Amino acid sequence: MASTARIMGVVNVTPDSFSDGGLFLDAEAAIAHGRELAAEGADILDVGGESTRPGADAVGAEEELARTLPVVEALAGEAGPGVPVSIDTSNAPVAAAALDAGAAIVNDVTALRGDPDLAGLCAEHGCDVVLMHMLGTPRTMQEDPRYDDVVDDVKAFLVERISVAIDAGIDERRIWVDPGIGFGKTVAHNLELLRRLGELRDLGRPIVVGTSRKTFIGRLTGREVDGRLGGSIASNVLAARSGAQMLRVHDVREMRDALKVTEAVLSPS
Ligand code: HH2
Repeated sequence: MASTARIMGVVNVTPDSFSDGGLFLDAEAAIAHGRELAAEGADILDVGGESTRPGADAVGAEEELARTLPVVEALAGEAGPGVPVSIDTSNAPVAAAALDAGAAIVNDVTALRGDPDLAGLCAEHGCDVVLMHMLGTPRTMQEDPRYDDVVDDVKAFLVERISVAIDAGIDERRIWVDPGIGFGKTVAHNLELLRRLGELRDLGRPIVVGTSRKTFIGRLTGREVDGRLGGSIASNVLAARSGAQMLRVHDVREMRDALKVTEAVLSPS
């Protein structure tokens, strides 16, 4: 592990993440959660207003904007905790409002395929962009996903999306790539992507990985979402060791500790 991977803390502003209360309470809870994750050592806070879990319906840009904007304003503004904020969206109007409110990164699970205006907007703002692989849409992606070779196919997709992004005027140095763990993949596909993650380094761009609490960990361990911390840590430590530079996680404090210990063992000073 050359250097410690950065940690992206997940701040979901979705009704299923914060169970009760109206939108204002959701935003307040999300802001408090973001501050806590920053205090625990998150390098980036990833604010999202639409669930992308398998089978989820799209919520619509207006609702997504109403959910995320107050949270981005608070976390990326002057009184925020002082770490960069990314907006987890595929919608240009949501990204535009977040960037205007101080977000520095657009994290797009559709890799600029969801909204034809998003690439140009990112180019104009000169922000960082995460391009993630997904087969199908959140609604359909887990219906019998198939690949010739999952790593080669994901890699080819990312090569194509990097070139689309560059053609739209996005500076190549601003681009991050993500294999999209759990997005149109079986357990075997996810494991193979993690096992061969190092092959994505050929793309020449920093790698983001999101395994935190995902279904494949539940399948392997028999645990529900709130019992998947051990599996999340194992998969993230291995991903960092294979060259992932950004780990998207819910449990920032535990992940930070795991990386510290891993790095101390691997790189004695
Ligand atoms: N995973 C999720 C959402 N956004 N972005 C990137 N770059 N990589 C990922 O793996 C990724 C992502 C899904 O996780 P979560 O936010 O926990 O769930 P939900 O979408 O249901 O809110």
